[in-house]
Amino acid sequence: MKSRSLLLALLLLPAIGLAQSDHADVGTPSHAVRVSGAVTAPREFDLAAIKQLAGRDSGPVDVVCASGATVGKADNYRGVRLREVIDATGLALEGHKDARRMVVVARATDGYLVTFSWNELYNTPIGDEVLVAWEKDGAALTPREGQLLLISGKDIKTGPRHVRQLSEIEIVRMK
Ligand SMILES: Nc1nc2c(c(=O)[nH]1)N[C@H]1C(S)=C(S)[C@@H](COP(=O)(O)O)O[C@H]1N2
Ligand SMILES: [Mo]
Repeated sequence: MKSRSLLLALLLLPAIGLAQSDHADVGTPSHAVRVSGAVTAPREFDLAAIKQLAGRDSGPVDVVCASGATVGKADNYRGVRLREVIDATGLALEGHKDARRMVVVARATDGYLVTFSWNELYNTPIGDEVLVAWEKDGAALTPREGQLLLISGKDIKTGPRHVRQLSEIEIVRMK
């Protein structure tokens, strides 16, 4: 009996492996976002820490892929502005004009990556609607979305800068 179940387990191993690689392509669910680069000190915000910042609702946002396909309809995200997460960490600024050369890189656990500029986040209406979100329509995000996602609600196509499984914000000072 014992050896039969061992044999069964061995036979099932390839199927278990396949199921895992299916999941791998959505990345490991993010549980925290780390802010690094041109900051006074790198800081990691887990769900509880991010919820300490001023929460707001996005209002209805459609998620539209670059292809034009609508993949999310009128969803309301709850989160905090990305610039408030950056401010809570502290930008390392070398003088009055330094912020203007900063690029803000947002990464997910699967390697998906998008960029913003400091000016876009702090000096345009787009920045007002860039949220690090933990809730959609009053419910926690799904494992596929991760515990935290990024959404840029004022983009023409909102799909590209809808970053599931957000895990890293890197501030890059361009030379
Ligand atoms: N982490 C991560 N986020 C991602 C992607 C991805 O591959 N990885 N795909 C993007 C694309 S192409 C679109 S259109 C939107 C919405 O796609 P979804 O239906 O896969 O969530 O999510 C974006 N966010
Ligand atoms: Mo897309």
